[in-house]
Amino acid sequence: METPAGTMTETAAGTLSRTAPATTAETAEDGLARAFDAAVAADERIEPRDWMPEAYRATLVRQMAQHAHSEIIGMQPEANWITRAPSLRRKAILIAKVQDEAGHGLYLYSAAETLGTGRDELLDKLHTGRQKYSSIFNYPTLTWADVGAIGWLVDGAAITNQVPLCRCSYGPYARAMVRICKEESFHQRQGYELLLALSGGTPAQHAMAQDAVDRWWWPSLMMFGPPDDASAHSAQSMAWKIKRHSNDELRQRFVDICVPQAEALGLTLPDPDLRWNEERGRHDFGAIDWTEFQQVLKGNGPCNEQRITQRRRAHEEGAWVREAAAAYAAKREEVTAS
Ligand code: BYC
Repeated sequence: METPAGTMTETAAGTLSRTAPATTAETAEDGLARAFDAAVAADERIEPRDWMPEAYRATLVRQMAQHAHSEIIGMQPEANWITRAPSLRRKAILIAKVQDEAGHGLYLYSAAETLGTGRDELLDKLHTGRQKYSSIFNYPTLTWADVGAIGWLVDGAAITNQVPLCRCSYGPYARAMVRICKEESFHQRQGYELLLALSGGTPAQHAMAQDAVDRWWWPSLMMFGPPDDASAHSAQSMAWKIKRHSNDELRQRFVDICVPQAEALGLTLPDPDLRWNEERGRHDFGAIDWTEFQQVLKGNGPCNEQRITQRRRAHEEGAWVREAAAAYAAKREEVTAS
C-alpha cells in the first residue's frame, strides 16, 4: 500500500500499519493518527490492517452492519411476490433480484468482518434490535406494482446514496459498493420497465402503478436519513470521507432525477408542492413527515414486527445448514492436514 505521508512497518502483532515520521514530542499513537489523517486527506484507501481511530472503526461497523441488515431484510417484501409473479419471465427476474440482495448482504457482512466484527455478532444485534436496518423495509408490498415501485424508487434511492460510497475511505466497503451498485442499476431498470408496462396497460393496471408510487414515494425520500440539521453522524462521517455528501444533498439529487422519469412513465409523484425552482436550478418539494420516520425507527412501522420475526425464524431454521457447512469445512481441513 502506498503511504506518501509515512512508511509501512511491521507491528508486534505481525500486522502492517501506517506510520508517519514522528517528531520528538509526539507519541507513536499521535504519529499513526497523523498518518491516518494524511491518508484520508490524500483520498487514499484505509485498509483493514492500517491503524485507524476506534471511533472510525465503530462508525464503519455501525453503517456497514445497518447496510448489510437492510439488504437481507430487504429480500422479504419482494420475495412476497415471487409465487404470484404474473409471468415466468417476471418470476425469473424477481428470483434473481432477491438472490442478488442476499449476495449484497454477504459482501457487506464480509467487509464488516475485516474490521474484526463477526457475522454472528452482527446478526445477533439485528435479531435483538440493537442494530437498525433501513426504514423502507417496514412498509408492505400490497400489489404486484409494488415490485416495480421498489425497483424504480427504492433501488433508485439506494443507487443515489451508494454510488458515492464507492469512493468511501475504507477500502473493503468501497470495493463491495462497486459491485453492488452495478447490480442495483439492473434492479432499478427492471422496476422502471415493470412500471412502464403497467402504466401503459389497462386502466386498472395504470391505477395499480399509480397507487404503488403514491405509497412508496415518501418512504423512499426518508431512506436518505434525517435532515442535515438532525443528522448526528454526517459531519464526522463526511470529515472521514465515509460519506461524501449530506443526506439532504442526496435526497435533492434523487428528487431531481425522479421528476422527468415519472413524466416518462406517465405517473404522478404524490406531492402538490413539487415544482422546478428556476433560481436554485433544482426542484422544490413538500415537507417530509419526520414523525412517521421516527416511529418506524422505533419499531412502530406497519411491518417492523413481521420483518424481524421472519428474520429470526429464517435464522433458526437455517441453523442446520450452518452446522453442516462448518462440519464439512472442518472435515476438509482434516483431510488437507493429513
Ligand atoms: N433507516 O446521523 P444519521 C437497499 C439512522 S439497502 C433506518 O444521518 P448516518 C436495498 C442512523 O443509522 C438500503 N435508520 O446517520 C436493499 C442513525 O442511527 P444510530 C440501506 C436510519 O449513518 C434490498 C440515525 O438514524 N442503505 O437499498 O450518517 C433491496 C441518525 O442518522 C435511516 C444503506 O444502509 C433509515 N433510512 O446516515 C432493495 C446505505 N437513516 O445508528 C434495496 C449506507 C438514518 O445513531 N448507509 N438512520 O442509532 C448510509 O449511507 C447512512 O448510514 C445513512 C444514514 C444515509 C442511511
